[in-house]
Amino acid sequence: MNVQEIRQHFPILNQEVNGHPLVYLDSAATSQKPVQVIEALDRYYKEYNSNVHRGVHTLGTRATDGYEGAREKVARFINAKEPAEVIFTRGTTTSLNYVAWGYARNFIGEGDEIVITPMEHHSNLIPWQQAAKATGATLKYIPLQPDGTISLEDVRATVTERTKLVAITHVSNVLGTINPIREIAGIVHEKGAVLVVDGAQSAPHQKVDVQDLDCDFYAMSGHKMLGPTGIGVLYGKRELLEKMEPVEFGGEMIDFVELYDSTWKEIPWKFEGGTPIIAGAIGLAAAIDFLEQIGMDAIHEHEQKLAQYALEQLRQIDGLQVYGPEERGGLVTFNIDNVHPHDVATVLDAEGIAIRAGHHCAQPLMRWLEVTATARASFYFYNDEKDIDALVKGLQKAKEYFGNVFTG
Ligand code: 7TS
Repeated sequence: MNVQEIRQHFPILNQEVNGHPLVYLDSAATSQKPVQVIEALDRYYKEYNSNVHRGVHTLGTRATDGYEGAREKVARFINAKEPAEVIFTRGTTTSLNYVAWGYARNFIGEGDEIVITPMEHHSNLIPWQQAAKATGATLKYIPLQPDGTISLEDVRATVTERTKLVAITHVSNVLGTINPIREIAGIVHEKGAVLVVDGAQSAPHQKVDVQDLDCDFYAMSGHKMLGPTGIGVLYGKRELLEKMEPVEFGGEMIDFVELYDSTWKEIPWKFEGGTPIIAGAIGLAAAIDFLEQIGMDAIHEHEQKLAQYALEQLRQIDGLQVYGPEERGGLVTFNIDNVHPHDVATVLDAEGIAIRAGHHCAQPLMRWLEVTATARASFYFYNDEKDIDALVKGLQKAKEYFGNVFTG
């Protein structure tokens, strides 16, 4: 399928915004949804809406098959050893908090170290700050290179015998940096620590094989990969999930309940208290079907080309600075001299172009970049060069407009 054919599956893209055809360049915040996903949700609610794991009635069985089938699909998609290693959560933030509450707070103590990087999204930063405070562990940072990458020497120098957990993003939502997870996993495991990977920006855009990466935990969000909001995944290696404590207690996750004590179900269900996110999981399964139809390698290649094209084009604009390394995922973060990124985004919006401006939930990284905010255009496989050309035209307009305001 070429981009024009792909776009036919995304009805939302076929509209005008402020009198211009919509150019959606904010997929790192959330992706758009193909009809296949919308119809899967519609079918679930119209034809077999029911609770799972309890009823023996036909609709309940269909819903359970849909929900557990989605787990199997996710397991295959990320190449987990078995579906039991896939826990459904509300999204990346919830997945990372589960590890911080259920694992870190029980297996990390005073004198231990938790290691992260300054490029983390707040969702992969604050849970570790809080876990360090609660356990008496020390929070340490692997420093960034000037281009916004990390070096393996720095990883080796920062991770010590005292380090119990390292948490790092696979792909930065601001810099686009793709971190060498497999190599980092080797160093982390040599020291006997566990590696937690924030996959929010990698699972939607490239083939992820958790066994090949050899990460211990991997977190992802359905809504960034064509799925509905409110569904995400925490992958964990079986032996760690078995050790890890549940975070939410109540129905569905128990085995036996006595007056003063209870026992839990097997993994993954001991982590899924209450009625689970049935429709979300079914929608995510439809999203994965669509992604696989396109092919994750083709998606990655297309987006890398778009990122390179965007870099070339944006660099031709005087007074525009791009942040991050050359080799990157499908996004570009930038600022125009003397123009606030919110103003850039507002001018672009008037042209029908949607980008994100702000701190991107990465305030420590903004400080490292010595800015308070940036603009960011992020791509998916339904974008093409024409979208970037529209962006460049819009940016020139923003520059002219604010240039005139300042000089006039
Ligand atoms: N980690 C990274 C690297 C992210 O980019 C995001 C969301 C999250 C975690 C949190 O995901 P959630 O689904 O739990 O919210 N990033 C963005 C963004 O860049 N713009 O809006 C949301």
